[in-house]
Amino acid sequence: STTPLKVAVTGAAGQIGYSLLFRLASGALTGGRPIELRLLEITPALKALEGVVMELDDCAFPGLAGVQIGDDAETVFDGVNLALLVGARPRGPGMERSDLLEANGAIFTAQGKALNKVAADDVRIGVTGNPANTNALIAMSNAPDIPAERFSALTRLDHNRAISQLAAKTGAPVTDISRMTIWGNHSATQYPDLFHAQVAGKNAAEAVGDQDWLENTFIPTVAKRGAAIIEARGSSSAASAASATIDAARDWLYGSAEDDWVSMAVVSRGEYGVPEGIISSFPVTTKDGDWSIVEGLEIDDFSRSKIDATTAELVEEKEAVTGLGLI
Ligand code: NAX
Repeated sequence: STTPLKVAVTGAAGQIGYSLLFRLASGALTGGRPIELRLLEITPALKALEGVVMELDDCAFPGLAGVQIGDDAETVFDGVNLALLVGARPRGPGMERSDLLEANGAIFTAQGKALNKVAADDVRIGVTGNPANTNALIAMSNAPDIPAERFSALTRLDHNRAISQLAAKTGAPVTDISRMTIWGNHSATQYPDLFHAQVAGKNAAEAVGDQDWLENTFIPTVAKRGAAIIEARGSSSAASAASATIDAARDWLYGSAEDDWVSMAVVSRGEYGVPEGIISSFPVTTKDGDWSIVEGLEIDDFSRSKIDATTAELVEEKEAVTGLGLI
């Protein structure tokens, strides 16, 4: 198609935005199809965002059909086909968990309502801003006219981290790793699953053959990678988060690879005993803008307890935001 895909990015003047916008504009998501960017920021960040737009101009990207910026969600989201909700309120000093949920609740209720009102009929919404699963739940609950299946939270960065760790351990190239799954919450309780993953077509847990590494090195390394990046870099993962945001959106819109699946946090209808109505990460295949959960995987006791622990955390977050009247 030569009609530009209209893509909204929130928090566009932030760290992730600084990497994401240039990759979007260069065609990493849409290939040859032109893209129009709609960038939302809070008022005090608009001047910095103008600077980023100057740099976008200076790249002279042939596929960038237009850029619009603003601080009003209804204006910025008007007619968008894809909304990447990256901007969120980070936890500040002395902030309680409920303060954090409340601050983000205010952002994601408003943005959910705005999308409900003005987005294109085919809109897809990907939430990167943390707490991503619960922010997606809040936006979804405030957009009653948009099908619930159009909302997803990002666990693709965790998925990609898990692929990279498994490749390093086995000496296989990342292209040999398939069927990786992140279950649950994008938090330290997430469960990266090697029992269904494959290395060159062979079961990954068997290929590794080291339950101690799987339990005590692999899982915590993937789950705590965000903290390790902060420790090393002095700020949180940004380029890798932008890259994963694009991977997730690209597969959602254009389809996942044959004989493979990806991890996406999507609304549960009770699959794998995950409580209905929470937004939890699952193995999914995607095609033509729709996802479907891979069903029928055998879940052993070890995986069961890990999935139960991470989904219990999501249920707790849901109860907290319900208590705050956000959903
Ligand atoms: P930054 O603090 O650099 O940027 C966030 C931007 O959002 C700021 O420019 C801020 O002005 C803007 N913003 C705040 N409220 C807004 C609103 N109501 N409307 C529009 N813009 C608003 O954070 P950055 O490093 O870019 O990270 C963004 C979010 O991604 C954070 O919540 C972060 O925790 C989360 N992450 C999620 C990851 C994931 O895998 N799901 C991984 C990376 C990252 O930690």
